[in-house]
Amino acid sequence: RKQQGITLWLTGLSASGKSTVATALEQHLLHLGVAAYRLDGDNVRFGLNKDLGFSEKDRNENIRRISEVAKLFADSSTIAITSFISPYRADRDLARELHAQTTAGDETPLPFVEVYVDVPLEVAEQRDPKGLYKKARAGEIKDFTGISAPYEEPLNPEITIKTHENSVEECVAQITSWLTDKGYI
Ligand code: GGZ
Repeated sequence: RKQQGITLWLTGLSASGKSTVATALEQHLLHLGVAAYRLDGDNVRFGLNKDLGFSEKDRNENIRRISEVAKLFADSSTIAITSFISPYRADRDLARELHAQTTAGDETPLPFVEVYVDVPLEVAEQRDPKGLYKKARAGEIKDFTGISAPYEEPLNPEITIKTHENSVEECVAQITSWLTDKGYI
């Protein structure tokens, strides 16, 4: 049976664990023989989206372009794993809508799965691996998500993972179990 392409859309605060879980999940899927590709700041914000910053308008455009690229990967029967803060509900809803829109000659919409990486701001700020929260508190970084820019929590995510309560392996297992239950892998 041909692999069904889907987009797994991780959303959460800076230092919530998105990249760590996305990387482990990608590895796990590849080991299972499932084509998976991770889109994150390192391969998108320094390339395709290097003209964009962190204003609301730039984040809107960042997420719109990433949505379209994820959709292309999903259309190629790959599991696209995106790992961006994507703080605005409207942007994530647009990403979902784009996946629902069928392309000419293609009957089936591409599944879009929102994965909320839910950790309290206190936990993310305590981790602060790059010292960005500290800088944001000091006013050295403006429009920082959770401090001086909003994060709008998902209202109906398909999956919620908590990296402060579960190990990376447990979070990966939670996502893969969900995918298995739905028949996606
Ligand atoms: C939030 C920022 C900011 C501001 C730089 N606000 O933890 P990181 O460092 O490695 O990941 C964060 C990343 C966020 O980029 P995204 O493309 O995921 O954001 S969005 O989806 O909102 O477009 C953080 C770093 O960039 N960073 N400035 N002001 N995060």
